[in-house]
Amino acid sequence: MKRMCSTLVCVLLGALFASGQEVPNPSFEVGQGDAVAGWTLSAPPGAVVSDAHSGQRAIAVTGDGDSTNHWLSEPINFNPGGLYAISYWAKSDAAAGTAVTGPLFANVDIGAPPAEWKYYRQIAAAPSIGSARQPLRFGQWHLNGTVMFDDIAIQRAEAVYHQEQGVVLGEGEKISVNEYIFLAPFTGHCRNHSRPLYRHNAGFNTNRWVFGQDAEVVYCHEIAGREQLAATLTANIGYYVGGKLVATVSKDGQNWQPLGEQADKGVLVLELPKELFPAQRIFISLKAEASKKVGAADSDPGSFQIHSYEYRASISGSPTDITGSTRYVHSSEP
Ligand SMILES: [Ca+2]
Repeated sequence: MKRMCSTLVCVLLGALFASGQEVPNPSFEVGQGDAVAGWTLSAPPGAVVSDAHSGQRAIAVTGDGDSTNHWLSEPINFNPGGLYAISYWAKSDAAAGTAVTGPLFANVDIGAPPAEWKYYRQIAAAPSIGSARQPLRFGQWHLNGTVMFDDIAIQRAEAVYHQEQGVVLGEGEKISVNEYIFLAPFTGHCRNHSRPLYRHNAGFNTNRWVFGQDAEVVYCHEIAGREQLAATLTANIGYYVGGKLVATVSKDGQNWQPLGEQADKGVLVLELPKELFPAQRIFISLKAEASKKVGAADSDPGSFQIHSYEYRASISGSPTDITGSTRYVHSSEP
């Protein structure tokens, strides 16, 4: 039986990893001179360099400390809502500014990579509303030097959450006595992903949601075996140029009622209506009513950005103290 289970796990993992998305020309070996099959340079200066991590070729871009440019891949068919580990090698001779990396829907500014090749890997949840067909972008923003990239890979990932006392909690979640707290783990290894993330099409940049026209993020708050008795959400708009954040709430993900809105920079605190409780599940939608399009274009900062999202609920059951965590399973490291 044990052998059968092991075989089954291997088959499942094999299917999972075999479904990884193909990066076009991932080591940049195909192409002549500074031309790279499957990739285009947004603006000079950029080049193919022979100082590669593997093979004979790597891509490079150079900044003067005040500019931005990048290599953009052909669009990749990410699975809507799919969870991915994106890995690559990078090096640079820069001391300031940042390399920009990853798919357009989840950019990560990694700062200036070191002088020797360094391996990076980051998690990204693909948009689950609308199209998830998007390119990869590797380049620089305000870098004062040259950054090089090689051996880019995309693998499907699975999230594994902390389990204790019959409760499953991911990164950013905890139960303290009779309070459940979720602080979306934007600044850690999870990036835009979290256990409560239900659906989204808003962009993500390093540590914040980027909202433009029709962008939405929906969280579903559910704690196994516990009823929620009251709840408050807090969202911090850390960047604002236009549009309006509209928050709505639902118990079934179908019927929504208004919760509050904000059209300015600052912290929005909303106490949920008492008639919603007790509740097993609470859905929160954060949606942009905005005049400015966002997402598909290069470093479009959008209409506003959400720098933090927190949900607190008083819950039924025995007082306890559990801190959640998330790790990601994917195919092996290089
Ligand atoms: Ca190469």
